[in-house]
Amino acid sequence: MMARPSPTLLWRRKPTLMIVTLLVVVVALVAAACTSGSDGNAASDANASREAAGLNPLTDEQVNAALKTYLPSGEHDPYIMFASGGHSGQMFVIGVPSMRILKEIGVFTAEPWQGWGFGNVGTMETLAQGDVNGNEVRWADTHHPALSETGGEYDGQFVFINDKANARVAVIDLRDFETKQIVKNPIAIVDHGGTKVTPNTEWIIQGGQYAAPHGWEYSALENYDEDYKGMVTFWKFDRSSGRILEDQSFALELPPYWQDLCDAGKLVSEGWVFCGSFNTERATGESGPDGVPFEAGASARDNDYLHVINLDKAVEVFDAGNTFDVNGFPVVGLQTLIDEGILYFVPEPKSPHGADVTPGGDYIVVSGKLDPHVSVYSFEKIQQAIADKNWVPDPYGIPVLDFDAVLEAQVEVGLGPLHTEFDNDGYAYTSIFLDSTVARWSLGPPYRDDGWKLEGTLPVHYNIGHLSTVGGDTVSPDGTYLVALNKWSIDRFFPPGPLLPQNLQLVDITQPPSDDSDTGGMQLLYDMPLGMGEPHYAQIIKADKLAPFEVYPEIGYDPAIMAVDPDAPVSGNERIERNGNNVEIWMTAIRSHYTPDRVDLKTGDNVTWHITNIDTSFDATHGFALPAYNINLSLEPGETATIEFIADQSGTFPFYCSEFCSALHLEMAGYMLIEP
Ligand code: RUQ
Ligand code: CUA
Repeated sequence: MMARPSPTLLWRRKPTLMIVTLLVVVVALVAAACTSGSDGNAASDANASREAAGLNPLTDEQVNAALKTYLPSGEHDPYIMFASGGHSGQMFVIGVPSMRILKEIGVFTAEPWQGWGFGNVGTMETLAQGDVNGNEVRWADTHHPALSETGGEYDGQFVFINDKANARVAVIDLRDFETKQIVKNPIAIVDHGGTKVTPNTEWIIQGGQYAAPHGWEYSALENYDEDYKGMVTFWKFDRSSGRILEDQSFALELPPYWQDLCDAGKLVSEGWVFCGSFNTERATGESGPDGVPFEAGASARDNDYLHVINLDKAVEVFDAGNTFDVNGFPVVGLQTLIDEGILYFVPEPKSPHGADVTPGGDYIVVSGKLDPHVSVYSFEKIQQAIADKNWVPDPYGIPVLDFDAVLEAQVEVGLGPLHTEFDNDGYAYTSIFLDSTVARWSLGPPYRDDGWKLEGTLPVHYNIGHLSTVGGDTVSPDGTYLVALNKWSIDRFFPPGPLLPQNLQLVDITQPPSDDSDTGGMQLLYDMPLGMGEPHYAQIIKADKLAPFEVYPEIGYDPAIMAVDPDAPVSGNERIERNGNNVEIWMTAIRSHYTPDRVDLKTGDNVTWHITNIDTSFDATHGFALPAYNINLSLEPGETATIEFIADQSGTFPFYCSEFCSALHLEMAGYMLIEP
């Protein structure tokens, strides 16, 4: 695929093997890309151009890093990262290792390019599923994407994401990368601990956060201990319809501790769920009854509680109807959880974010942000402690298992450990917020005989939150790349005003730890600024596990139902029908024409307008922009969409194709005439 280096260049080889290899690759790249006949080496060629632009010359190590992320035009990324969109309320699709943004998927927020929420009835209805008590909530704080799994591996079919600000969960179908459903949690108004899926995606887990009375009813903070509740919700997912089945979903009533990220057990621990928590102090804030600011009050105790949940048993209890209703949603009560042996606690270092299950399902890794260690709990020991009733009750009567009896190991990794993912070689990677590093440490048996030790740390810039390795929370991680999702970027990029982009840093983790590497073999490759919201967490899947449509499979396909709309306009049946003041239009779009291209209406008409893109070529998308009525559609090949509006403004309105589709794209237009 690359040209061989020319013999005249080979004499320049340097003594070390690495440099020779590097040079050969660099020379090959330049030989392939450049016909200038220059006999300089690639690095010096590159450095000459860089110097002209005022950039610093590159070191060999930097050239090496650049080559590892470089994709020649046309070569695809082997991995795809799904990153939360933070405040944008969306999801970002990013190629790895190139770190090129491929798409921002419209999820909770309208997105005009995709015609997401600008008149297309299907998209408007999906967005409206996220209304809160009839209020149109059209922003979201998306945090944790979760790819659907089969047998504990990403299967590339769906991706889910939570909205922390309003406790909502969205379902995105990866056949067309479009959002299909939004569910609002009926018992909680905010969440955080979601989403994660069980190993076969039977359940989507949505953990809570700031405790409140269920149904977010009013109750004064003075009643915190009695009225305020925590929760975790299990949404039943139906793969065949691609939808959450709200009427087969349920929640658990938890104490008013602030639940956080959960992880599903897998393999040996399948059927169990683990959630971190904080504020087990039940602090109510500086202005609350205890008068202590939250950040101090919620950190007063040395421990919080890892919630250990027997999901299989919870499902049995739910199926038996042993629940009560909140806003019509079934909740398994706290006393039932205790009586049935569904809920146990394990003391965990205070204020952790999440609990991360190792690839074999045998350990749960927790890091308290205020403790320099990661704590590793053994699932087997947890089961033994439950069998031995080796516990004391918490204030609500929930069994707290003995810490020493369930702990497998602690590894000192640095200040402010946060989140851990894994590779295929028995190493774990923990983001270290206060130190701004990634720690690489080894798991013990059965992963590595000489494990439970720190292998090295890599500085990242700056204030890392989550990290993500390829397949890093599955049964078979890949061990190639890691992405550090850094909260601050300070001096890394040109500052576009005082609000700075996030910094997503790509790290090569293919090299083993070695004695002469402080970083444990990790190499920083690339800084990617992202100034579109704050991605909290991301998951990275092998691209070959995704099988998106190139075009919709049949003409007249409605993405909202992922099937042909029997009423879709098709070639030959385009028409306008008027019934009193109800007007219905069947229109087709093809390069470079709308049929019909003139629509006559009268003020006050009720308009229903269907448009099908009858083009079937890859990438032959048409738009449909209708001024004054806030309408823009994106009609991908084969797609049909419907808009509805009342023609309440008379006038002459040209409509046009808003996607540059052809040489005669500007001519792809028509007139909507609304007579007063
Ligand atoms: S988070 S690091 Cu919600 Cu898990 Cu921001
Ligand atoms: Cu169709 Cu531009």
